[in-house]
Amino acid sequence: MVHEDRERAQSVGDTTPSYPPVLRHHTDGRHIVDEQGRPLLLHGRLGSKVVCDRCGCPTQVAICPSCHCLLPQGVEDGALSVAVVGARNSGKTVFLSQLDWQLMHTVPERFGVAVDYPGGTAGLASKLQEYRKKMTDGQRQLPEQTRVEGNRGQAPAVYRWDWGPARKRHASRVISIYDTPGEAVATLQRTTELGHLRAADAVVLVIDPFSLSENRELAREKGIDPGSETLANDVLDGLIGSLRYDDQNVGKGKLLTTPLAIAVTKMDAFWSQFPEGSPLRTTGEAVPYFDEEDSKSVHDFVLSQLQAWGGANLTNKIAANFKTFRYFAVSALGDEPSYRDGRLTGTVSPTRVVDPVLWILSGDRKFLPTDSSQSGS
Ligand SMILES: Nc1nc2c(ncn2[C@@H]2O[C@H](COP(=O)(O)OP(=O)(O)OP(=O)(O)O)[C@@H](O)[C@H]2O)c(=O)[nH]1
Ligand SMILES: [Mg+2]
Repeated sequence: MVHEDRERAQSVGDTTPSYPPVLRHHTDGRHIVDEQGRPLLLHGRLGSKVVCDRCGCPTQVAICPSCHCLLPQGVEDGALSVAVVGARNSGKTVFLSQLDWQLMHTVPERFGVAVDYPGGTAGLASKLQEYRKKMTDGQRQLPEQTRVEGNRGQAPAVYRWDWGPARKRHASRVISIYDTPGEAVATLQRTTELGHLRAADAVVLVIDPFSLSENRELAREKGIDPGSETLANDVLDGLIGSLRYDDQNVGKGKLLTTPLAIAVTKMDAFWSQFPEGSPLRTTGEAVPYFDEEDSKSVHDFVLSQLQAWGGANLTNKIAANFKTFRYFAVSALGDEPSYRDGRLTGTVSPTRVVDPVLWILSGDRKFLPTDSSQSGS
C-alpha cells in the first residue's frame, strides 16, 4: 500500500511519494514515530548510503532527508547541507549575499577550484544576486527583512565545489546553504517544523554583537533596534531543541554532534575597539588551505570578546551542548551602513565571510586541507 508522503507534502506541497525513504525501527521491529505518528527516517550524511530496512541492501540513490526529492548526481561524491540561523536583523541575508559572491569569485582563485551552481542560478542564489545588485548599484539599498514562509519552499543556495582531476583523488562537494529567517527559529515550536535544520550536516549560528547587553545602548545611539534582550538566547535554545529532536544528532555524553560555526557579524562597527594587531582587525591571508592557526586565534579572541559584551550565557550554553564548535568574526559590509534608512554609505568590502564555510569543509573528512603541506594533494 502506498501512503501519502506527509513530510514531502509539507516541504514542497507535493503528496506524490518520491523514492521510498528508509525508516527507523525499534529492536522489536516497530517503526520509530514522531509525536504525530509519522515514521522517522534513517539517514547518514547527505549522499552517503544507508541499509534499506526492507531489502537489506545499501541505498543506490540519494534523496533529500526533508523533502525526499531526488538529489542531483554528484551528491554521491559528497554533499553538505548547511543551515544558517540567527535572530531577526542579525545580518544573515547580507552575510549570505557576500558569501555567494566570494564562493563564485574569490574562492576559485584562492584554492584553484571550480565552483558553480549545479542546475543553474535558482532558489536562494538568485535572490542573493538580486540583493547584491541592489546593494552595489545606484540604490545602495540593504535587503529587507526575510519573510517567514512557514516550512514550505525553503529553497537553499546550491553550490558545487569541484577540485577537478588535478587532485590525486578527484573530489567534489555539493553544498546547500539555507537562510532560516529569524522569526522561524525564535521559538522551539517553530524550529521543530524546520526539516532542513534537523537534517543539516552543519549549522552557522549568526550572532549580532549589537544584541548583547553591553552593546545595546550603542545600538540605540546608532539608530538600531537591538530587539528583545533574550532573542539570541531564544534562537540558540530553539536551535538546540530542534537538533535534539532527532537523536541521530546526539552523540556520547549527550553532546550534539552537528558542527556549529558561530559567526559574529557586523565586526566593522567594533574594529576601533580592538587593539592594533588583534586578529579581529585583520583579514587573514588568502592561502590555498584553511588556516587553522589563524582561525584558532580568532576563535579565542571572539570567545573572550563575547563574554566581555555580556554573552557568557550564550557561550556557556554552546560549550554545554555542542561537541564541535568554532567562533568567527565576520563583516559582510566592511563599513557601517546608514542604519536608519537601510542604505550603504560606501562600497562593500567584506572580510572573513567565507571562513565559517571553509572550516565546515575542512572538518568534512578533510575535504579542505588545513595547512600548506596538504594543499594540492
Ligand atoms: N555594520 C554592519 N551592519 C550590518 C552588516 N550586515 C548587516 N548589517 C545590518 O544589519 C541589518 C540586517 O541585516 P540582514 O542581513 O537583513 O539581517 P537578517 O539576519 O537577514 O534579518 P531577518 O531577515 O530579519 O532574519 C542590515 O540592514 C544592516 O543594517 C555588516 O557587515 N556590518
Ligand atoms: Mg534575512
